[in-house]
Amino acid sequence: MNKQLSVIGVPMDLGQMRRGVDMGPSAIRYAGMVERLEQLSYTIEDLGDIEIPRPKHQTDVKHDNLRNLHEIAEGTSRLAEAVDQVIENGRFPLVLGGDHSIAMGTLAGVAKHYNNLGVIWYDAHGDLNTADSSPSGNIHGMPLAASLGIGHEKLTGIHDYSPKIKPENIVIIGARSLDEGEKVLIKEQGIKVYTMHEVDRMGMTKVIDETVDYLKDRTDGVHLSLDLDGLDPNDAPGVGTPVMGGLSYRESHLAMEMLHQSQMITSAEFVEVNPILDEKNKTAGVAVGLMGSLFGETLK
Ligand code: B3U
Ligand code: MN
Ligand code: MN
Repeated sequence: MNKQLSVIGVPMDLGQMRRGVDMGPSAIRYAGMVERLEQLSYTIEDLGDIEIPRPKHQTDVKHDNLRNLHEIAEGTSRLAEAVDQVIENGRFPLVLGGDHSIAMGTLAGVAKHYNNLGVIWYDAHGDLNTADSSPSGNIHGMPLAASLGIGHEKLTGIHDYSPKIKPENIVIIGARSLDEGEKVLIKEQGIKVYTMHEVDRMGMTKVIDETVDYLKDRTDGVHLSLDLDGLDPNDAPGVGTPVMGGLSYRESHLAMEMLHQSQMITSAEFVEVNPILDEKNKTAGVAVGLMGSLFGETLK
């Protein structure tokens, strides 16, 4: 793994309705991220936080069903530029959310550097909505669709190109709350999904083995986009849209350890940590622990 890490915080809370997720980057840093990764002999450069515009007025959700569209497009464009520059400098981008809408910016900055970027989307949700299919108008439910070039052009066109990724290079893990439109898109586009049903039947070992096998030959880099709500709310309570029956702390560590062994991951983001909804910074601590495993911590 690239031993030079660049950390970028993204205090974004405009992609959903619950305030507080903008404090995610601080909570993750406070939970000891830098020290944890330095112990694994990484060199860490913390680039601080991307400036996110404040909304001037409440967007008319009923009109376009895209809450805070312009501010999110602006903030994620800034993120895309920062991520692009990190890779340009030969370093590994580690992005801290913020709500999951930031993935549009991360992927925009990363995917430029690859012909076939793979994406592992670790999440309770598919994040494959568009303004037409979204039940909420919340853009954090849309970043994977937008990165595929599906949706409003302000979102698909971030960093001035589209699409960022191909459907056959995506693996979703942990899904248990998919909207009807998302299910249709998954079938139409042939996106590989391990729902909780498959995780329970197969076990996480087989899920990750298959994921690695699947992505190995078809991709030239793999981005991990880890939404903390992929985990069970008992293990990660500090998230805006918890869904019962999620991936456990143990399964998640196993997944990260196996991804480390695969040596496949070339960029990563950890999103949706909301310290206001958390229990004594537990979820931020879990995020930092998972980073430890992803970057090579072992038990012996
Ligand atoms: N699919 C729903 C709910 C949701 C998506 N992402 C999160 N929640 N975190 C939506 O609003 O698009
Ligand atoms: Mn998500
Ligand atoms: Mn989610």
